[in-house]
Amino acid sequence: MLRIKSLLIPGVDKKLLARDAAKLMPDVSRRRFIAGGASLGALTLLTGCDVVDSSSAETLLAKISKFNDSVQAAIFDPNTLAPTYSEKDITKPFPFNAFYTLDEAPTVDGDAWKLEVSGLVDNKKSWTLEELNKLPQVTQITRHICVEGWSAIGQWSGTPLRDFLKLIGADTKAKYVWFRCADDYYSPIDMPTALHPQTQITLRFGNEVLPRAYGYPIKIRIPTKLGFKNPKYVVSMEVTNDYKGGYWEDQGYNSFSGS
Ligand SMILES: Nc1nc2c(c(=O)[nH]1)N[C@H]1C(S)=C(S)[C@@H](COP(=O)(O)O)O[C@H]1N2
Ligand SMILES: [Mo]
Repeated sequence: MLRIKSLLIPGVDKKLLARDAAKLMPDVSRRRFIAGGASLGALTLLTGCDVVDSSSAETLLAKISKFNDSVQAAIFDPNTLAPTYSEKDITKPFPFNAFYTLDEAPTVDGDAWKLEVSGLVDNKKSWTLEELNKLPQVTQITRHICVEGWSAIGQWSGTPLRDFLKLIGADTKAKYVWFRCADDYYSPIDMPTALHPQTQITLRFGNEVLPRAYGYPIKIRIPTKLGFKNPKYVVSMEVTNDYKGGYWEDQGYNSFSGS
């Protein structure tokens, strides 16, 4: 076990801090972190700790030393599958989170709602909830990790986004899929993540229709990304080469945000 105190750098040189953080990582994670450019942004996302002084640097290093190998490996490699769990591991009650409280969450009329599709796709038809429900569904039990310092395991079911993109004739060479939500939230995901086998248009949570708290009528579940890259109450999807920003991304969070 490395001693964190002895690693601290006076004045917090960002490169040295990233190097010291790498020393605290298990082998697999360290290799991936270094291959990924060893950025302080990745560490900030991993720990939710924004480094401005030596005491926050110390907190960041302390947090990194507590992460286990599987969590770190998943965070630093978008190509691996996120770990899956069994039903007994599901967190109950599952936390609600948004940039407001639950009573302010959008109440979407599922009968009137349509998913709008635009951008670089052959078929720009809008999709009703009924139509989405008829597509083949897959269930995953995965961990949701929020930068605010909590994580929880949940069960989500829906249609893999990559199958949907194929169905609508999306240009999968485009750079992003960009989502807008009923509550003015918005979020871009990179195409490799959109095509990741576990990335899902989610319609159900546990054995129920996706509840209002968790994004009714649909959310995009991305277990390889941090919580904020999992938009809820989605109303539109655009396939695009333009980076259009996101609610948290525009406030300085790294758009990659692996989890
Ligand atoms: N539309 C919308 N989607 C959102 C958010 C939001 O405020 N609005 N918050 C994000 C954040 S930061 C988290 S952690 C998760 C929380 O999802 P949950 O309520 O299912 O736990 O939703 C993400 N997606
Ligand atoms: Mo979050």
